[in-house]
Amino acid sequence: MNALANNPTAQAVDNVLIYIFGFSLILLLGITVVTVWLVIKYHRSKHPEPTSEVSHSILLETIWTLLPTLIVLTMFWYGWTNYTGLREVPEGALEVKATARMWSWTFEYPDGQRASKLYVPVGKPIKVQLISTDVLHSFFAPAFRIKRDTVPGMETYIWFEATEPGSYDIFCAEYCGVGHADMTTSIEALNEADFAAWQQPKATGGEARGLAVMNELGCVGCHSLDGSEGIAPSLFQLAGQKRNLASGGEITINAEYLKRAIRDPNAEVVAGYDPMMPAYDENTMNDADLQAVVDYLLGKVQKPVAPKIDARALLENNGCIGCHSNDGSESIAPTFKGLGSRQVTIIRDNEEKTIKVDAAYLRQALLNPNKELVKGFPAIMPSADYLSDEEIDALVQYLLQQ
Ligand code: HEC
Ligand code: HEC
Ligand SMILES: [Cu+2]
Repeated sequence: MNALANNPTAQAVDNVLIYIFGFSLILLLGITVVTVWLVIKYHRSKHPEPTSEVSHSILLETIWTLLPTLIVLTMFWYGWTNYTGLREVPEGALEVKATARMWSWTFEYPDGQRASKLYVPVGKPIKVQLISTDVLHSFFAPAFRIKRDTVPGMETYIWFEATEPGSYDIFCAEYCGVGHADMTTSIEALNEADFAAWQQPKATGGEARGLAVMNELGCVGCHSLDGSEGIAPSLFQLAGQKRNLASGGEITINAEYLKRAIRDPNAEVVAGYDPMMPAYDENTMNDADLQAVVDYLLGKVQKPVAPKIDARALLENNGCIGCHSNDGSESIAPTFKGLGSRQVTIIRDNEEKTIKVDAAYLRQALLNPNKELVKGFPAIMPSADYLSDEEIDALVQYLLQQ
């Protein structure tokens, strides 16, 4: 455990704590010492008779009223200014949406990426928007001294900034049911390069080079890529199309024609358009880029295939594993192990029925969990309807093989 962290939120809290605790300690010791000293000094054995008759002292009373008031006010002021610092998110913060549910956390990034741990870059403020889908939870990251409830139907937030790479605990700090103690995860603070690398593989695939060149050189200022014609022909699905030329005659679009159309646009002008396209010579567009553009226009570049959905990761990142196990152990929800070849007894409209697990049943179990309840289990499973169709399919296929 790091006693004193040097990240901004921890520092703000620690400073106030030390200030208040320090003053309290000084007062405690001071008052105790003086009390003991007076008890000894004025003990009755030494002074059998009352010594003097002081009724009051304006000076003393003023001091002991004003001094503590001032001390307490500085405590308030110091605490208040640091507290507002905890609520004012610095500019340029990365916003991450944290969803709490029984009994797990999911973090969603602006680019749509989801993770079960909170990956953050070092040296950048992070605003965490807190959402709960079911009951009260509380986001607690002790290393940053931040703790905030997540409330169903309400959005709360906290912010922090990691100053050193490392792994920092996150707990749920609001008792939320049987799995509460397991509702832990971590903040993984990565340096900039590692964070960029973490973001990479799951990003939506690198843009094709050809498209990038066309964006850089401004072709899309005149040409549309979606079939709509404007001042220039659309460059949508060109492969095999025929063109009427202004000079008369017809030509079938192929690689040679496209290369000429780019290097020397006036050689063949498409009928119905002004010959206003600038020529792109090798200095503006080298041969490799020309080839990339032509490949792109002819549809030879494979569209980046959607990354294969990793069902196991889905289970972990969406909190399924908080309730269900993979290994046959059963707690508050049926285990996934052996699910695909299982007979289950379900309760539907108050009637018991035993059925064989199949894809249709699993789909229903995911999207409409309370319609058919597995006998002996409570109706606590949240619907997974926030997942895409593809994700649901992937989960169903995966679960069938368990
Ligand atoms: C200033 C507007 C303009 C810009 C910029 C421009 N074009 Fe063109 N382009 C045209 C016009 C107008 C035509 C049709 C007349 C012609 O054939 O020259 C055309 C024709 C073409 C054709 C033949 C299309 C067909 O349907 O047969 C291709 C291919 C093409 N452009 C590619 C490009 C590429 C690649 C770039 C960027 C490197 C680019 N153009 C930039 C205006 C533009
Ligand atoms: C809050 C705890 C909880 C969470 C989170 C949860 N489940 Fe469940 N799940 C249950 C319970 C309890 C049952 C049994 C009662 C019922 O049928 O609803 C169940 C039933 C199921 C069933 C039917 C199992 C069987 O034996 O027939 C499937 C499949 C399932 N869950 C998949 C998932 C998936 C996938 C996720 C994540 C997207 C998930 N669950 C998240 C608690 C949970
Ligand atoms: Cu919780």
